[in-house]
Amino acid sequence: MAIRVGVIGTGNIGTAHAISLAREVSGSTVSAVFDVATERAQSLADEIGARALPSAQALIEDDDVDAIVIASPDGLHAEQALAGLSVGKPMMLEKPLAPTLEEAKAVLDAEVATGKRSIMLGFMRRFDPGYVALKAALTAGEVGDALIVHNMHRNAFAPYGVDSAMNIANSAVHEIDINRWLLDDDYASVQVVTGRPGPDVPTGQHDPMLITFTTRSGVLVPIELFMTAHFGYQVMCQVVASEGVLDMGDGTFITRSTTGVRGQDIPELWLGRFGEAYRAELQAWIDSVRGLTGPAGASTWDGYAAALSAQAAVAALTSDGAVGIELPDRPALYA
Ligand code: ISE
Repeated sequence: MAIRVGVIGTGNIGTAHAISLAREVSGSTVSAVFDVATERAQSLADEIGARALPSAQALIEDDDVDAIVIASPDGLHAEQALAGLSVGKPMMLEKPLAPTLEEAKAVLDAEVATGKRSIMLGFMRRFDPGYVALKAALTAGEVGDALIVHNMHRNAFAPYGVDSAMNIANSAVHEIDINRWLLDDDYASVQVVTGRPGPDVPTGQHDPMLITFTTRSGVLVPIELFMTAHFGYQVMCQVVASEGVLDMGDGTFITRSTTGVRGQDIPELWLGRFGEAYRAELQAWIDSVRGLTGPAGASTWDGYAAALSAQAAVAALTSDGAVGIELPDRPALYA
């Protein structure tokens, strides 16, 4: 029996997830969608043969919804995840877990209290072929021990505005998660350096910025976060290690040569760069919901660790030196 998924939020990513679950992913259908933009929700529902429901709560409680994708604005993630936990349905919750640490902790505590993992966090980079190859090479010891991981994260435009704290919590949170995962390590401290702002940056905000985490084992993780890069979307990662270098470049695009020119297309948005990662992430989620595998992808604990580290980076924006990061003990549920 296919898993009947309900999708909350039919913006960019919610729509992409709904279409992928309805058409690409095996073992799933989409039975319901909800968005406050009712016409948009209805037209997506018509396109994929789902019902548009009147509220997020109605969708969460609906008998024809076995599992839930939460792709609503960040500020609604925690309350909707708590509602999903209270009815015991599996969820794929878009990142970040929550914009504040208090809300993130509330979701973590509520899931721990149920005694079972119901939430997969939407850190899709863990399924991107480039990052997967980096992790495999690191784990196999191909270049020795990681010393520095250089990260570049450039957006053509800031989708939710240039607000430095929010951009750390919503965008740099991807690097925060992927480097924990790549290195199998947590962060001990973070420093932020800001410089000359780009032309669209409101007074008092910073873009680009350099955020440098140091892991517990001493690996340096510099992140360039640039939300108004104009030319397009670009994510790059290079690991400098004791015996060599691993370079992901900016993805898995082909280089095209034609008369007088050689080049690559640049995606405008993350959906172009991470399409395969999103598809693989949803397939892994559905496989785990069907019981074919154990829990997949990032957990609520990973979401909490990322939120706590992001909060330290936000504090580092206004502090002169490094800000320390201390995680509480990891609950046994996530061992
Ligand atoms: C956006 O919300 C995403 O999640 C994208 O993956 C990220 O690259 C972008 O910076 C965010 O704004």
